[in-house]
Amino acid sequence: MSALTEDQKTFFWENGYLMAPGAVTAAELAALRGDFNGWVEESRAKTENYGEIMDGRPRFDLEPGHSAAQPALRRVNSPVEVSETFHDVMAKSRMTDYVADLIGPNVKFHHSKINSKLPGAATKVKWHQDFPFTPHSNDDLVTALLLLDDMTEENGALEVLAGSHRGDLHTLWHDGVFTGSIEDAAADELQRRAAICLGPAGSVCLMHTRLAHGSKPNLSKMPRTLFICVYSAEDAVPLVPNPVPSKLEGLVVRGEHTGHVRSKDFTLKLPQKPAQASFFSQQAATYDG
Ligand SMILES: O=C(O)CCC(=O)C(=O)O
Repeated sequence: MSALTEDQKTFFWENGYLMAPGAVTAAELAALRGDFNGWVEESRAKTENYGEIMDGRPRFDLEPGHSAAQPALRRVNSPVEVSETFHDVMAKSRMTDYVADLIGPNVKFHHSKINSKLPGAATKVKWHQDFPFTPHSNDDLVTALLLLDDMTEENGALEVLAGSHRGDLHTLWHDGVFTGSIEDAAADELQRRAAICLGPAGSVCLMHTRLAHGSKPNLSKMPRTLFICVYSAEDAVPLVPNPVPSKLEGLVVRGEHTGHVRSKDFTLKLPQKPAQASFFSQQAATYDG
């Protein structure tokens, strides 16, 4: 039986995104928040990025200005490798069912991360599409952004341009540099027409990989934490190394392994993997504010 209704699926394919409530149980949500809060407490004692993922880059990424008094842990790379709770929600929650309803029956895991905007955090996410970061042989990829906090107008909610997944792929290269962001004039136009994704903790924003999106800084006293999992159809084969590699890449979370590859016609310039902990440093190269 389908976890999403026909109307929800139609909305997703027409608009390129869907806010779906009830993606995890109350117990799962509490456990996820507990683990994340533990990492925030641990970060108070740190003065630079720390931990290590498979390729040697830091797991825990601190925003400039981070301090013991005002921790600004903005990214945890691949939390599914260091928390059973995060692993299980990625692999066997209602969120996983939702994704399978969109790009199943055979679905595999690509990567995961936490993007956090703690109160007062300056981090914004410049407008981009995910596919140019993680091109595959076809674009049946879904980015699932699970809300660990309520997402509100004030705390740096995700903003999207509905229908943009059916449009062009925007380049994330400018003057020979992979900036990880769409150039300013086009981004201003996207922002002007954006829809804001609001919802209570435990909801998920399911986003097509080609959907243009971004988010503003957190101007509130409330945190805004997202657990982000990227999934693909099992027959979508990655064309570049994973920007957040993990031993779980390729794990079939729904259906079965077929070994088939399905391809779609498109052209894009291959991305550069971030040299530092996350794409925030790539985007920061073009920060205008
Ligand atoms: O954290 C956000 O607001 C958006 C996340 C995002 O776009 C990404 O990580 O690709």
